[in-house]
Amino acid sequence: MINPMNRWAQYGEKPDYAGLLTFSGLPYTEDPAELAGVDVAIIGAPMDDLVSDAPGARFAPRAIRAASCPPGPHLEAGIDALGEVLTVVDFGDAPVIPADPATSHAAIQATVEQVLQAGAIPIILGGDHSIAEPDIRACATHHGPVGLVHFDTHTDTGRTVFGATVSHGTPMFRLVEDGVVDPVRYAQVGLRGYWPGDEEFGWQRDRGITSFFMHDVRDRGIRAVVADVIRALDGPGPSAGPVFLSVDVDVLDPAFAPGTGTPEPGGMTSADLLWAVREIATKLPLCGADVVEVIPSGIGSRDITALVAERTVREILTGIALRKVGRV
Ligand SMILES: [Mn+2]
Repeated sequence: MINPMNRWAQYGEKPDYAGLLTFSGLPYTEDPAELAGVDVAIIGAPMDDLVSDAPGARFAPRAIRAASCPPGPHLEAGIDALGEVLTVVDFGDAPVIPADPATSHAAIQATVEQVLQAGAIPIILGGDHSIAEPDIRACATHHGPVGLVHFDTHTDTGRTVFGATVSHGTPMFRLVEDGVVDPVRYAQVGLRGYWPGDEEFGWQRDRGITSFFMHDVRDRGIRAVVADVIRALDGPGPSAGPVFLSVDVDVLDPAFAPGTGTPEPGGMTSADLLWAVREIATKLPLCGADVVEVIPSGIGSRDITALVAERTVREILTGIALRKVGRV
């Protein structure tokens, strides 16, 4: 285990721009044996081979780590998740390789499984949204079929995209069809724009998937929508239990997250998303989470898309911490 803080120990804090690049300056390990007693492990999944439009999400894990700030008390929630309540480590990147998405997916799934086998919760930094497939398959291998809360402009339930069955537009179709995600305990939030069409929405309705569109968020407010999501996931479904949280940063309005492959105007605000993921991580038993589709172009906290992705992870960690201390 390498603690990037060690060289700055006499100051009690490390400049964000110096030292080994880890999430929040947290200790770094690639050894599964060192995950004993760890609550949450951060994993990078730097691949973008399966996008339908702009590439670049392979650069996101480094950018999100670079946009990170040290642990500290969450001023609104009144808890220091990273510094006091949880033991969190940066488990490094899954050993992905360029131009072979099947091998990269297998590497991501194996790395996520190492975290789950140690009893820790994996939080994966994408990558394009195709990585949700190995992320969630690993969780289901460990827990059985899982519930899913999915923030996105798009449903990602295509049977194919440009004829391809494995794409960043198809993971949720494949996960439901394979029995990995329980469709009755699957809720989508933030849908808008012009894809998919009647066939995909018909398939979703037939399986009992719950969809909240941007007009639901706009008209009813994020608090009412999230309350409904929690009710849908918390019910006595066939697989009541662990929930995976998947956040596609394109759910945000491009004003808040311009660095993404398929931006769609009219999206959520950062304030709504950050509150929503914290609430979900507090109220539902998360088995894992990912934040995907960030295409960075700046450096450190000047890359506003990487910055909001980093804070999204941090809100999830804050929710997990609130749940751990029983402040639900
Ligand atoms: Mn997506």
